[in-house]
Amino acid sequence: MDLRKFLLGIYLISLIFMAHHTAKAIDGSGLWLPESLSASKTTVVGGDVADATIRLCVNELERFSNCDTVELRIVSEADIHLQGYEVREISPGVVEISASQPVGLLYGSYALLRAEQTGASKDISSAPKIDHRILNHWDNLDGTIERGYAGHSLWQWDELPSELSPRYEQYARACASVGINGTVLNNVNASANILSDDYLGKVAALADVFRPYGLKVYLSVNFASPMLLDSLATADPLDTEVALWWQKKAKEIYSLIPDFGGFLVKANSEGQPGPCDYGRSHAQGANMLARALEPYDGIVMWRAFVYSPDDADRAKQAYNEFEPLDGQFDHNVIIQIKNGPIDFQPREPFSPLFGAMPHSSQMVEFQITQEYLGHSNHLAYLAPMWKEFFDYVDCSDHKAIAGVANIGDATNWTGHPMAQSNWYAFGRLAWDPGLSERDIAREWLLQSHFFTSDKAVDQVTDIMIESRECVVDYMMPMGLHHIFAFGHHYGPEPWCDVPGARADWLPKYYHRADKEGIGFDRSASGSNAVGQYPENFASIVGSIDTCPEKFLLWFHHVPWRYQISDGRTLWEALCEHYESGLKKAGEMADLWITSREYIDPYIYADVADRLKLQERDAKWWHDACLLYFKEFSGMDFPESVTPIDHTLDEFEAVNLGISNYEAPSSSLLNNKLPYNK
Ligand code: GCV
Repeated sequence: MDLRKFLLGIYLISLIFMAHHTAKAIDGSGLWLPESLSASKTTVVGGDVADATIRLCVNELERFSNCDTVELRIVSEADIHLQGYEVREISPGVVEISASQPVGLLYGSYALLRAEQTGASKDISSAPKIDHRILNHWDNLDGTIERGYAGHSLWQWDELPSELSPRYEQYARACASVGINGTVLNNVNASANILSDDYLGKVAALADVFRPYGLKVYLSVNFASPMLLDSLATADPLDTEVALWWQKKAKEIYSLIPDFGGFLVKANSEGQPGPCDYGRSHAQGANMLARALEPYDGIVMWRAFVYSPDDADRAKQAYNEFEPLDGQFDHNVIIQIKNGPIDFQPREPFSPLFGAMPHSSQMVEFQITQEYLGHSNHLAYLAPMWKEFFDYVDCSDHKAIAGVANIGDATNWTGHPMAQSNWYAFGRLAWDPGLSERDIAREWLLQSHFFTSDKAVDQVTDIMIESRECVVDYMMPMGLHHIFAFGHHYGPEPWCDVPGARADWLPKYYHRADKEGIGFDRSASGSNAVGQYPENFASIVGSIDTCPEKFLLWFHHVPWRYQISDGRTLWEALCEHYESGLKKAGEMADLWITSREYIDPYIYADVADRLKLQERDAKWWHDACLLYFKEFSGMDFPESVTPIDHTLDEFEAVNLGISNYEAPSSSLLNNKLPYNK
C-alpha cells in the first residue's frame, strides 16, 4: 500500500475514534442538573395535577428522585411563605414536600434532588430572603453579547417565535433549580426595537416557555423609545404624550405577557438617553415608567451606574447624583446599584449608596460574567467576592438582586466549564445570602457531572475558594483598580494613554503612581469619598494606619517606603502580593493535575489548558505591573520576586487582549516570553 493511502487510513480511523469519544464525553451541556434516571412515585395532595408547574415537579421527581414516594402538598399561605417550601422524610423512602404555591413545590423538588445528590439531610425548610432574583443578560438583538465570553446570545431572535430551541427550557430549568425567578433578556444599552410588535411577540414566546419554571421575563428599555419607535418629538418624562405612549406600551406588553416583570433602565449613563436630557431628574424619569407599569404590578429597576464627566472622583458620582433623590421614587421603583462604586473590579469596597437612601428601595447588581476577572479564560469562583459584599451590606430589606449573566450559546453555556459554578452560586446566594461560599462550591461540585468521584471535591473546592483572591493578587492587589487595557479589560496596561479618552477611563487616573507613592487619595484630605460612607466604615478606611491592606490603595496615596503594620514597606508588600498571585495561579494548575483521575477527561483537558493560560497571564500581569511601578518606586525587587526577563518596552508593545490572545504566531507570546508552556 502506498504510504499516503496508509496515512490517510490512519487519519480516518482516528477521526472516527475521536468522533465516538467526543459523543460520549461530558461536554458541560447538562450543567448541574440531575441526569441519572430513577423511578419514584409522586402523589399530589391538595394541588391541581394539571397545573403546569406541578406537572414539572412530578416529571422531575419521577425521573430523578431516588425516594420510593414523594407527596406534593399545597398548604395555606399562613403556613409557608409564598415561594418557600418544606421537605420532610416522613418514613424511610417517603418524602413530603409542602408549599403554598406550585412554584414553592418546584423549589422544594429541586431542594430534594439536590439533597439526594449531595448526601445532605432531606429535612429542609426554606424560603427566599429576597423576592426577585434576576439574571441580567447584556444580549444585543444582533446576537452579540456585551462583555459575553461564552459565544453568542442564547436567544435566537431570527427563529422566534415559531421555533423554540430546546435550550430555552433547559435554561429555565437550571435557573429554577437554584431559585432564580427573573430574567432581563436584553442589554441595558438597549435597542428600542425590543419594544416593537415584532420583538414583543418573540419575547412572549420565551415567557411562555419560562412561565412554568417560575421565571419571569423583564426587558431593558431605551428611554428614547417613543422617539425611536414612533417618532414622537420628545422623550421628556413630563410630556403627556410620552407618558401615554409608555402606558399604551405597557398595556400591549401585559396583553401578551400577563406576568411580565418590568423594565430595567440605564439612563444618562455612557451615552444612553434619559430624563436628564430634558432637565428632569432620575426620579422623574423612573416614576413616569413606574406609573405605566403600576396597574399590572410591574417594577422599574433604575440603574445608578452613572458618572457624568465632571471633576468629582468617579467613585463619588453615583452617590452625588442619587442620594439627594432619596424619597422621591415611587414604591415600584428599585434603584439597582453595582456592588462597588466604580465598575465590577476584582475587588472594590461596597458602594456608599447602599444604606444612604433609607426612603427608597435598593438592590445590588453583581457581575457574573468576568469582564474584569480574566473573561472565560481564568478560573475565578465569585461567591467569596459576593460574600464579602454581604459582610458589609445588609440586604435583608432588599426586594431584588441582579447578576449580569455569563451565559451564551456555548455548548457548556459559560465558556470556562468551572464558570458554571458562578451562575449556580449567584442563584444560591440570591436565595439566601447567608449560605457559605464553601458549602455552595461543594454542592455544585457534587452535582456537576465533571467529576467522576467525590474524592475530587475537597481539592477542587480549595482551588475554587482560593481563585478569586489569586486573581486579585496577580491583577490588582491592595486596592489597586482599573489598570486594565483599554476597551477589552483583559490584560494589564497601567501605562495606557488614549488621546482624547476621558481621564476616568484611563488607568493612571486610578493608580496615580508617582515618585512619592501610589494609590488614590480618597481620605478627608483627598477626594473625601470616605465621607460618603457610614462613620463606622469611614473611620477605619479613612486613616492610612487603620485602613485594611485590601483597600489601602483604593483610599490612600501611600508612600513607597511607608511601613505597613508588619514592618514591610509598601513596595515590598505590593511585590509580595503580585508574587503570591503568580504562585497561587501555578498551584491551582498543579492541584488540578493531581485530581486528574477523578475528572472527566474532556473537562480535565479543557480546564487544564485554561489554567495554563491563566498562569501565563498571571506572569504577564506580575511582570508588566511590577516593572511599570518600579519606574516610580525606584526600589529594587525583593529577592522573593520571580525573575523578569523582559523589559517594560516589550510589554508596552503588546496589548494583552483578545485579538492577540490566541495568536500562536505572535513571536512575543510564543518565543520570547519564558513562561509560555
Ligand atoms: C453594558 C461597564 C462595561 C460596559 C457596560 C457598563 C454598564 O462600563 O464596560 O460594557 O455596559 O459597564 O454596566 O452599563
